[in-house]
Amino acid sequence: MIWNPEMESMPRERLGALQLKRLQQTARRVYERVPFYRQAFDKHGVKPADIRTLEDLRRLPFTRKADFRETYPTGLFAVPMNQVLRIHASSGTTGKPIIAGYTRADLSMWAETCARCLASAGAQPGDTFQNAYGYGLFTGGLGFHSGGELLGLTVIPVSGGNTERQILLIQDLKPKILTCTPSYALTIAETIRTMAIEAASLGLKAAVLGAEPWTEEMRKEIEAKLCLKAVNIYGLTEVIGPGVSCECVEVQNGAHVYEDHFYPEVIDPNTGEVLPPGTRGELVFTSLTKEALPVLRYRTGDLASLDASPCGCGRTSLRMSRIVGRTDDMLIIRGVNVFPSQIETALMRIPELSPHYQLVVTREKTLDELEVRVEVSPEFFRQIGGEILVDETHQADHAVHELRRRIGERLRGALNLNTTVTLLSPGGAPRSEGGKLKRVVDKRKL
Ligand code: DLL
Repeated sequence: MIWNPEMESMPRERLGALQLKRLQQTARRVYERVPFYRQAFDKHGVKPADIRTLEDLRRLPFTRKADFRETYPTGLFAVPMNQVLRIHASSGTTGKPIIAGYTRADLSMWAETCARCLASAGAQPGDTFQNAYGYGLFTGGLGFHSGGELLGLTVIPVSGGNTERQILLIQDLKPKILTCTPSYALTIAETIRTMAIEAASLGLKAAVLGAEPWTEEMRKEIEAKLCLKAVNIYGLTEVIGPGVSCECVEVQNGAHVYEDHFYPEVIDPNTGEVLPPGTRGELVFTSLTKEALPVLRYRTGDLASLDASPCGCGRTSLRMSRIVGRTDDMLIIRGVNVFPSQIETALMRIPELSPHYQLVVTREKTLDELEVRVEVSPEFFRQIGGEILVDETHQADHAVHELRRRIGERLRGALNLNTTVTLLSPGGAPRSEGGKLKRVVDKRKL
C-alpha cells in the first residue's frame, strides 16, 4: 500500500518544483534564525536569494557532525525552545550526544514518513504492530510509535529487550508487523527456536529493520527463520530519525527516499563533488520542511549510492542502496579497505555457519591482524559432537579444520587479506539485547 500516493508517486518534474520551493524556504529560515548558518552562508558568499534552481544547492556549504558538537546542545535550532515539543538524542558513541528537537509540525511530518515506511512494508489499518525499537531518547521507538498510530495500527510499544516476553506478546496478540534492528530480529529468531516454537505459527507478515548495517544474506536468513518479509529502513537523528527512506515490500531493492521532505545527494567524501546516480559515495541530506532543526547538506558519513530507475511499486522517488560502510569506520587493515558487510556476505554464504560473528582487529607488533570470530550452526555443532576448541592445535577434528580453511579462503577471496578464523560454539558471539550491536572491536585504537 502507498500511504501518500500524491507525494510518493508524484511525477518527478512536479516533485522538483516542490523541492525547490521548500529548499528556498528552508534556506531563508536558517539564514534568518540560525547564526551558524548565517555565518556559513556569508563565508561562502551566498545568500538565500541566490538559490534559483535545485542545482544551486551545491553552492551551499556542508553541515557536519562536528558542527552539532560545536553548537551543543541546541545551537542549530531554528525555533525558540517553547515551540519544541520533543527532544531526542543519538546514541552518540564519542563525546556528547546529538540533540534533535521537534515542533508540532515536525512531529506530524515524522509520523507521516514513518507511516509511509510501515505501509510500504505492507501494513494495513487495523493490523497489529509490535514495536521493538528502543523507546526513550533513541528515535526508533517513539518515531515508529507515532507512525503506527497515524496509520491506524494497534501499536504494542514493547521497546527493545526481554526477548521471551516479546515472543509471548507475538504469540498472544498476533502482530503482523515487527520493527527492530536486524541483529535483534536474529535474536528473536534464535529464541523462538530454543523455545521450540514454529515461526510460521506466529503469523508475522513483515519486519521493518534498520538502524544498523545488514546484508542481503542476513535478510534471507531473517525472512526464512521468522517466516516474513523484511524491508530495510534508514534514518538518522540529525535528519529526523527513522523514516528518511524505506524499501517497498514488492521489490525490496533500495530504500525509497521521501524526497518531498529530504533532499538526497551523494558526494565524493574526499573532494565534496556531487556524484551521479549509481556511483557510491557519502550520503548528504537537506531537510526541506523541518522547523526546529533544519539541516542543510548534512554529511551523514554513510556510504551508499542512489538509483534513479523507476521502481515496480509505483513510487517515483530515488532509491538508496544499502549502507555499505561509513566514511569514518571503514576498517583499513594492512592497507586494505575492509567493510564489515563484505565479511558478513562471505560468511553467510557458508551453510555451516550461523549469522553471529564478531570482528577483532589488533596490531601486536607492526602488522594489523583481523580475527573473524564466527559461530557455527547448531546442526554443524551437533555433527561434530558438540565441542569446539578454539586453540589452533586442538581444532584438529577434520570437519572443523576443513571448515576453518574454507572460511579463510572465502575471506581471502572477498577481501584480498589473510585473516585468523576462530569458530565459536552456538551462543558464543555477542547478541543484540534489543538495540544496535557492536560487531567490530578495534583494539588498535585503544
Ligand atoms: O538509527 C534511526 C533509525 C531508527 C533508523 C530505527 C532506522 C530504524 P541514529 O541512532 O542517529 O538513528 O543512527 C543513525 O545509523 O547514520 C547509519 O550509520 C546507521 N543506520 C541507520 N539505518 C541504517 C540502515 C537511527 N538501514 C546511523 N542500514 C546512520 C545501515 C543504518 N545503517
